[in-house]
Amino acid sequence: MSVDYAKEVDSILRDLGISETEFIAGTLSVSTPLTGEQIAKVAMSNDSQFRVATEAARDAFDSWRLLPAPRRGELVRLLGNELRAEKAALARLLSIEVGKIPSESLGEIQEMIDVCDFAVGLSRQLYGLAMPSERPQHRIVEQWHPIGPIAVISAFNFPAAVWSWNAAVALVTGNPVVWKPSEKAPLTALAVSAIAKRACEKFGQDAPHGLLGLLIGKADAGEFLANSGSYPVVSATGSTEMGRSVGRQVADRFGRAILELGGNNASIVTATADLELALRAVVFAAVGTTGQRCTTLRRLFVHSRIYDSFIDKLKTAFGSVTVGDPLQDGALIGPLIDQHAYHQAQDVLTQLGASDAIVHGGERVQVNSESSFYMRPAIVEMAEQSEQVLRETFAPILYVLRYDKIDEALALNNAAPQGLSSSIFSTDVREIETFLSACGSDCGIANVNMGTSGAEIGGAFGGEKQTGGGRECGSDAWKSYMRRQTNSINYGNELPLAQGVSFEL
Ligand code: UN1
Repeated sequence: MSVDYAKEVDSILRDLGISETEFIAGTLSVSTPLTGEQIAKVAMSNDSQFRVATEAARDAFDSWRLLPAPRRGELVRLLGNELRAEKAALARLLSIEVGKIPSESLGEIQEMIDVCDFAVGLSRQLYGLAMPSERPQHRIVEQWHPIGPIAVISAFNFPAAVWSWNAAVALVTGNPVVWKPSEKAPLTALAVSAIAKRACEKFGQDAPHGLLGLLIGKADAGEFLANSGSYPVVSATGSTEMGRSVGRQVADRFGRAILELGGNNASIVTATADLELALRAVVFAAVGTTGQRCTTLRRLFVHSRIYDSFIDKLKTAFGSVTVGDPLQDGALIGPLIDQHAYHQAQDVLTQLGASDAIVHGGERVQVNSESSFYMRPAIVEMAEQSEQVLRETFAPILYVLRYDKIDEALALNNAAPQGLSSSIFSTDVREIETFLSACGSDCGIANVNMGTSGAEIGGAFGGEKQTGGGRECGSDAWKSYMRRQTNSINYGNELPLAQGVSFEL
């Protein structure tokens, strides 16, 4: 049975009130990875629209920053409500546009709702510190002020949630947002923007025009945002190459870049691990979202004592997990985003097949049409971490290596140039605490008895080294969206100088 995804997309977008000029006759062709067929032609923004959106965001900043933060939180509360109301439609669109299984698409929208709830609370908690002054009748406090329009560059794999991590926090901290979504996922961005517009309308006149902008474009739109001095903060999610270029451009004008780049995440399965639990966690982390999360598990270090039995079970699980069109047959592994992603994965597997690595799986699976790209997840047994292992390949390929001593496993974990997520499976408190200690995992995320992916929004999300060092979402990540001001206040009649300096006129 063939499903008309183009028709379905058309009706979802119309129901959200999006004008057909935005998605019918534009120049950006969008196809669904489920079948490879074209589902929309989206209108691209031109240079003058980049400038208009930027000026509108700057104007919006003038009034938005003056609105009390808890009142700004009210807009984010309305946004969360609109997302709740459209959760099913948005998730369906997201599945069609990027190929996610329904449960993961619903999870992504839930992640947006969660971060809205978080940000509403945050709007009453933008705390600054009060510091004791060394001078009599003086006090020192710190205030956090809105910083200006925030540029958000997002990737195809989390086409909705990553915007919300930034937007919900940016809005309550007093900043407009201009968004450049991936050119592979502009429809989800149109839908999210339409939903956000509804929230703004319900909020009323206090939500200025230009508060939430959208630029549909390719690298030119990203470069415009990176280079424009109107954006004090640029939050970019994507490949390390993209981040290197955006980071340089933003640094050149002394802007602040929040970079969320490549991950090449590892898990360690120790000899004391609960192996049933580890197996389930490893499979979800490695093959969930078809291996296309930045937190996907790509490297697995298994203790020699349990290696053979664990890898046998893993091979069975990888071999039996269902690959197919998740909207038609309930498969757990959907398509890769496009042909390019498929060829990249196959090139790596071909090269490894010619070496002494042992490759299990990875074959193409024919689903729907010649122009959709599905593959069986692959396990690659490696004797050492070769160049390919240390490079992130955005596909369901899991490299496995054996180890004997925990220090060896930690060194393998930390040998990757990226430093996003990591985890250990163990019931030995010493091993666990060593993994979490200063000489343990060097990643921004280090989990225990769970996989590397699927973080909750409450923690700060991001990683070190080539992952870019940015932090988004929970904890105190909001501070990156504000400017800090230190105020020293003298309420006495004297003018004592700090550090005992005397300067008598
Ligand atoms: C990403 O892949 O860019 O932790 C983000 C996770 C999700 C976010 C992934 N909450 O896997």
